[in-house]
Amino acid sequence: MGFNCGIVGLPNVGKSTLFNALTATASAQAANYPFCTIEPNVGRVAVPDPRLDALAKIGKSQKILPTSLEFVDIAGLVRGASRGEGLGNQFLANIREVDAIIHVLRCFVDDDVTHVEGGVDPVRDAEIIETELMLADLDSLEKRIVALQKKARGNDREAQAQVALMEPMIEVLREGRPARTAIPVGQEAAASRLQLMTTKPVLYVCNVEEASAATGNAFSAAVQARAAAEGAACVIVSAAIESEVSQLGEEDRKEFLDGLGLSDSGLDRVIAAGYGLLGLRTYFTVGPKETRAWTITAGTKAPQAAAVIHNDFERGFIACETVAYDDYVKYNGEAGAKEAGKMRIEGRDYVVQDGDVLLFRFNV
Ligand SMILES: Nc1nc2c(ncn2[C@@H]2O[C@H](COP(=O)(O)OP(=O)(O)OP(=O)(O)O)[C@@H](O)[C@H]2O)c(=O)[nH]1
Ligand SMILES: [Mg+2]
Repeated sequence: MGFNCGIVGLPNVGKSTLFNALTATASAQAANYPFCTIEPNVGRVAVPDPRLDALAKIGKSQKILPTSLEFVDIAGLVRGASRGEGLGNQFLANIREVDAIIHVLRCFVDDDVTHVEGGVDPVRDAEIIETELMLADLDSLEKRIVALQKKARGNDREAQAQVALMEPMIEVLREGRPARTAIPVGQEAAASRLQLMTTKPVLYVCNVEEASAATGNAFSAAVQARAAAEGAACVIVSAAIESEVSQLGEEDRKEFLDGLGLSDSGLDRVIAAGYGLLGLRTYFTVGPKETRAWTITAGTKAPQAAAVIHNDFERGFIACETVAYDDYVKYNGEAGAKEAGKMRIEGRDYVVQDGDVLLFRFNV
């Protein structure tokens, strides 16, 4: 599936360092965590999920196959990008194509690394980027709405709906707020078809110096406060540490992180947060050959969830045997769960839940 997160920010904030660490970890752990380069700046990264190990152990599976997420490393935007500064139009086009935005903010001081705005101030940097995205969205809506308003006056229903969606967005953008603050409940899909940037979900990543990796610093605290006010997620990483971690094997990795007082790798947190940002859910299939994770969007029903494995599974869908993850573990697998009455037969209207262990019955 084509879900991806674009890594966005000012130049020299550590976007590529983070991207390279994400993809290097994946290639270093190639057995468990497949990675493939799609283009130099696009990487598919496995989504770490500790539930896979537990399931594979119970199911005595030979292989574990995690699900994956795509990351896109986008070149730095500068002030004035919406007017074409610094190849702005091209980079903005790259951002339009992604499903969610990972906004990297420089929270480390290093005089050897040039800061395009002169000094470290991540909240100001966030505002610069967001302003450029808002200006570009405003421009795009203002260009499109003129023709639509004309059609709407001629009683074109479709045009009227579009205008009703776009007008409040134009209003908030003019006031300096992102278009996502003007999406009516239930109109999310229609809003996303407008291909705006400020309707996309955002995750802030504070790139701090090594010593602050565990606790963050004053800069990242300011970003966290801003993120909390917006209801946005925020993750603290040290891209420099992550790029070191990414070179290590599983064992050394734990030791290295422990030594720094870190419970888990920042990359894992970025991947997990990106997955959540996209509203993705995971279900599992478990067998002697493999235990495998599959990605669906929240609210997906059983037949469409089956289609992620194979279209025939959807076409010939009959039912799915369903065990919740916790029950699967508690009763030590399918047979135990069945005995305990925890195996459900679900039909085509069942909304698959995160963590469901599924076996599809189908007939084609
Ligand atoms: N001290 C320190 N330097 C870092 C850190 N992260 C990145 N850098 C350095 O900052 C410079 C720029 O890093 P990149 O990852 O290339 O930055 P970028 O955001 O991709 O930059 P553009 O692609 O030009 O927009 C490099 O010299 C990195 O080594 C960090 O956590 N600490
Ligand atoms: Mg870069």
